Amino acid sequence: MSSDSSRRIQVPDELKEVLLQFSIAFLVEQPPDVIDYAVEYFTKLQADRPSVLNTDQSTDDQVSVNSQDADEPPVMATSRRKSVFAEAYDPEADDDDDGATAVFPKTDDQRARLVESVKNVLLFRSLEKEQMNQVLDAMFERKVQPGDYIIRQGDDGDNFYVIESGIYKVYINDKHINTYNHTGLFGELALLYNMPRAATVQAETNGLLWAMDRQTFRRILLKSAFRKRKMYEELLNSVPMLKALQNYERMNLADALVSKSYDNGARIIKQGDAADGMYFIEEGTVSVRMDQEDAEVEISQLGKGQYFGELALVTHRPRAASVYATGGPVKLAFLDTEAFERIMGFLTDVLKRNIVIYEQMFTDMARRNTNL
Ligand code: 1OR
Ligand code: 1OR
Repeated sequence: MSSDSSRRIQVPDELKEVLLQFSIAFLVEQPPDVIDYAVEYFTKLQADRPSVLNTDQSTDDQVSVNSQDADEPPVMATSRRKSVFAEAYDPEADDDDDGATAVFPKTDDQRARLVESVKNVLLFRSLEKEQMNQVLDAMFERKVQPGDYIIRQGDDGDNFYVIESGIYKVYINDKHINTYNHTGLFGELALLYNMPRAATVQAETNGLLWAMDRQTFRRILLKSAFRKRKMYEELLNSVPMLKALQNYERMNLADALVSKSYDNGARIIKQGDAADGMYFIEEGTVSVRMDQEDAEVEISQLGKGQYFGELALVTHRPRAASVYATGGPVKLAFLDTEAFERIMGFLTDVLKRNIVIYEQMFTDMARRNTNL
């Protein structure tokens, strides 16, 4: 081989691009094994290729934060069913790392209002203080009037919005699907997944929004928000009760969860205490025990994918039982009362069915005890 021929070896652009995408995904995900991850990554990439027949079905059972349930409207089911890997970490994300974050100076009053507005933004929960300050600096105020279209379905994503005030209606294919009342956020999906806008958002009243541009959103929020949604996706998909939630609501639920770990034997909930939230079991098992005369009696064991601590939230009563970590350390995802009410409020009826079961068991147990 001459030195001439070696000079002619060129790295094709496609190869460069694929490797870059893979490297970004790898660095963000930080998986334990590069080979296993590469197999998973490239298998997904291949399945998502537009030229592959029947892509709709082939991506169905893959890990995809925004894959849709069959009962959701067609627009979401078709145009948005894409691999998270392919969409969220394109080389464009790399471009977004250029330059400094925009700073919009604010009066004390503006900053105070902004801080108040972002207090309950679940997407910001995993941010560190420094990142949170960057977010506050980068947000700018936008006043809206009744009838204003803030977002139109199908457009490219420009900004992401946090609501300070106003009522906003959300439409998919002209069908009204959601309303925001003076609180919440919208416009994050297109920026998070690099997809066209999933819905139209129109102001019903005068209102005030805080906006953040796409680059800043991707630079500061993409990694943390995306990683969190992905981390909890499998867990939330495995909880039967949550099947009643729409995919979009499950994503919001993922934003709200906080991981907590308990050593073997540690008490997680104490019977009689006031409730501050509920728990989903990510790893390990717990023992549910009730005070009976002088002793504590185990009444149930729960494992991965199951939940507890919901009863007090639904009944607004003290904790009905104590719960302990058993058989090694336990990893839990905690959902605080406020987020529970916001996201799971309408599931209360489903949860209430449990109360009937608990009461039935309690009666059975009491009867057994008196027969002894
Ligand atoms: P976006 O950037 O795609 C439209 O622009 C925004 O509407 C979207 O981000 C969300 O922030 C917001 N499904 C999809 N997007 C929704 C939904 C929603 N609700 C609000 N947005 N669903 C309603 C869930 C109660 C699911 C409908 C199938
Ligand atoms: P919580 O918020 O009252 C204790 O805190 C949690 O233990 C409770 O929510 C349930 O999630 C969970 N009866 C009452 N609470 C139970 C029970 C239970 N099992 C789990 N928890 N029974 C056992 C049913 C298998 C009835 C016992 C007689």
